Amino acid sequence: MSNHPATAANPVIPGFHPDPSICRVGEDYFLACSSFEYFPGIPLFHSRDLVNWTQIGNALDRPSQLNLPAGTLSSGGLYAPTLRHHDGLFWLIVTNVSGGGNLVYTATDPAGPWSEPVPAPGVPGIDPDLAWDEEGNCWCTVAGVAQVRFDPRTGETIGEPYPVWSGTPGAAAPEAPHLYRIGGNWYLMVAEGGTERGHAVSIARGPSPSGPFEPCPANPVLTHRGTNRPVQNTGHADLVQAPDGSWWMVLLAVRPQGGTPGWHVLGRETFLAPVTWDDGWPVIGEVGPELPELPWAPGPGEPEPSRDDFGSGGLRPYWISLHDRPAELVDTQERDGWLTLRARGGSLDAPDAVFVGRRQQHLAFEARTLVDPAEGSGGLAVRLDERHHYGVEVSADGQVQVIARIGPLRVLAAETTVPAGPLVLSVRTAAAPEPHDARTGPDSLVFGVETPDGAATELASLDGRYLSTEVAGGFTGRVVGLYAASGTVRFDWFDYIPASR
Ligand code: 6LW
Repeated sequence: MSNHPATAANPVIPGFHPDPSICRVGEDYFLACSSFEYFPGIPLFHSRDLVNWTQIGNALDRPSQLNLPAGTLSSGGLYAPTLRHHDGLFWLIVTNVSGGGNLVYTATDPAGPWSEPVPAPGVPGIDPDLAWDEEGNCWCTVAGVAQVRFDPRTGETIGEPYPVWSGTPGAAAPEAPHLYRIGGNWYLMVAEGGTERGHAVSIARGPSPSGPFEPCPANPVLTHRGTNRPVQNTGHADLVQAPDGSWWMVLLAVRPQGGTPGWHVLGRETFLAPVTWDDGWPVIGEVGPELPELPWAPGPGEPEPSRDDFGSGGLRPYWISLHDRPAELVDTQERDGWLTLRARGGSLDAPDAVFVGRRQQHLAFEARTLVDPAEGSGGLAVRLDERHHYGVEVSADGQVQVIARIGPLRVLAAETTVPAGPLVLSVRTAAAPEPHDARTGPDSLVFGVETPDGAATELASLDGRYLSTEVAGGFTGRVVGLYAASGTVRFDWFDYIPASR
């Protein structure tokens, strides 16, 4: 299933796919992103042209691989991974801030299966990176920035961690380190400035994996801070060399919309930038909504199917749930061609609500679903976290409600009664009114219902700023999906129809 939008552009992997880590094997590129409180964890993508990416699975797709305790809140769980290929194996190291710390997984095929986790208790902090020297020694570098010799097969560290070059003196949050052997130098690249508007990428080089490192005179080599560029928060990058010798960077960035401060609703997305070299230092090309000039012709990309009909093949890899996905709560077998959800506790206010969704990957979209609420209540929602979500919910007696959760407030935004029985629920974005001013939000979310007689009713239009990171905080982005609030609710199909990039 391609995540490739209809037209080749940046972000190359839209929607909340932050902290990208990339490696290449022959003609094939593979990329992993953070996934936080969602299960399965760590989405994995494949490309042959750096533009068209197809999700080939999720590395942590078994409960034994991913411990997200019931109390795990949004933006907990899995932080930044590093994906590398070495000695015939794919290596993934990632931090589970809610259960287990730094963990190493391996696979012969990045599409899976991936191994059980190997704990790395001696690796401190977050954002672990793996790099090997010519002798096969492995060096693990983490946010801060610190480094420790490491055996990724056993998870054992060799010696104590020690500080290494940590970016621009005084810059906030030196993190996302990646270590590379390029030519006769070792390069250490970091993110700094924090993952918001001050985000930046800096780099240093030295004679050995542990330095000493000389900072690039042009640092930061990439930042959009203080600019009016449409793409902001550029940082958390990784480098890869193409088979033709050219160099490329994948990085996270956001697309703020509306008035001040600019609201981003899709989370931090994966962008592509060209890299050239000058006097042994990388020079990062433009990071914008257009694709960089490529020395090859990207493929056409796969058309993205808009309908999920929940056939017996199970859910496509882009479907994500909160913390886990027990078969007794999320079932595509019980009624052929339907997704059956059984509620666990209360509404979407619960951090582990029974919710199955997909990342909103387009600034404008529509989603629709046919729901049978005969044995419970549930519906269609847009979720940022357990305290920021909007949903249209139907119950067995035909009552339909639009419910908005905004921080401490839970508001009944609309309600109506329809004949009991299966019906279609819908949500779509509506552009903010022009001309924009300082108060303009990013969009509105319009919720509706369609009864079996074909009558469609729009029930409520809700300001989208309250489902933005600037309001809610955190590291994720909007997820649109289906949930059970009580009893058992069944969904026949789900349409996600992009209406923009
Ligand atoms: C990640 C850190 C960061 O570990 O945010 O933007 C954290 N950078 O590198 C979660 O994405």
